[in-house]
Amino acid sequence: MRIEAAELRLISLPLKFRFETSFGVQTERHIIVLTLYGEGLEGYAETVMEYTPHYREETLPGAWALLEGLLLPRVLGREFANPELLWSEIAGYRGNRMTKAALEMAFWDLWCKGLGQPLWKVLGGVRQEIPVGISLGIEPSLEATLDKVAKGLSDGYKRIKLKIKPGWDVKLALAVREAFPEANLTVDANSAYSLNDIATFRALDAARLDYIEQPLAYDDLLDHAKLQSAIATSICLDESITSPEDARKALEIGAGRVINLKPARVGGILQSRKVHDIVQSYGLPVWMGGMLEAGIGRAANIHVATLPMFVKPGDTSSASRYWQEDIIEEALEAREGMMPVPQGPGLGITLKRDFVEKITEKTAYLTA
Ligand code: OSB
Ligand code: MG
Repeated sequence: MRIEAAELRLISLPLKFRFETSFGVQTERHIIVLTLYGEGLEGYAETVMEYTPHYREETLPGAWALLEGLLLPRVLGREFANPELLWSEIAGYRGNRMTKAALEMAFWDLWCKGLGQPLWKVLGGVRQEIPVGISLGIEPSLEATLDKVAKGLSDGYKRIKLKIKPGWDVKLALAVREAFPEANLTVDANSAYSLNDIATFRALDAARLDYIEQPLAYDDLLDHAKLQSAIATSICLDESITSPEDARKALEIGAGRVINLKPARVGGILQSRKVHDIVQSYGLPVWMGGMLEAGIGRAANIHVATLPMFVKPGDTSSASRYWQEDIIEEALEAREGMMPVPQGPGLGITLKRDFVEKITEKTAYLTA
């Protein structure tokens, strides 16, 4: 597939809810929509990073500059027989995995459209719908949290994840557990704690959580291994896993027993399959994470989550939870906690061009 031209578009999209985590509050998303053109087809991607480096290091202005000034000029006018060869072209640049993942996602969409096949099939996916839960932000009160948990469960979601931070953790988790004795519950700390907080995590064991997501530093593995050996509940790594190598090292030292796999964080779809295969070799499960994606990224995540070891419910909940209006025509909606997999070629989505144009703040068009 030859990449003939590319379009970058910065859009902003208001969230339907205020999403508070230990690292801050989000009320809207800013997304770069990338379109690659080749052989009469279009391939789409969207980015996950924001203006500030509060989750991992990458930023939206950094991604724009790298795509426009380095990555796209490197691939424009060139032919790549498959995504592996595209990846080899950009793999030598250090880090910036979320930015590389955007280019790679658009190429997968374009390439699979060339093959006339849906992404999930080309990847070797094994299911037609994926189990999903929801990620609840830090709410203003315990009562408000209990209401949202009840709503999520009655909507059929298969797991409820609660964001925690120091001072908003054990009491919250025990109260939700008491109100919903059978629910599949987890917590996500987004790196807000240190090894000085072992007592807090020991107390959380009583909440019978499926796992505790990313309790310690965003770039740590060793302290997570120490914490894992001191508590009964499984640790799930999110921020700390940025590559297949990270996954291997984490599992080798026992830094956790579950991985939240976000394709963008590890460099894209190919790297996700590698992380998946490593976790599988340890006999452990993964689940599909989320970064409050709009339709393009949400669809891509759904395709990747058809791989065999995505057995735990992921964060890819219904698009209508997040957006008044999405940027794609298809409605990505879960029923009874199961999200159907798009079946058209590539990502299987149609961009709402008019709507995307209306919310565009900046564009760039590049040719070979
Ligand atoms: O830590 O999983 C996280 C959203 C943005 C950044 C980090 C995280 C999240 C979520 C929301 O938990 C997942 C989603 O609903 O897309
Ligand atoms: Mg997380």
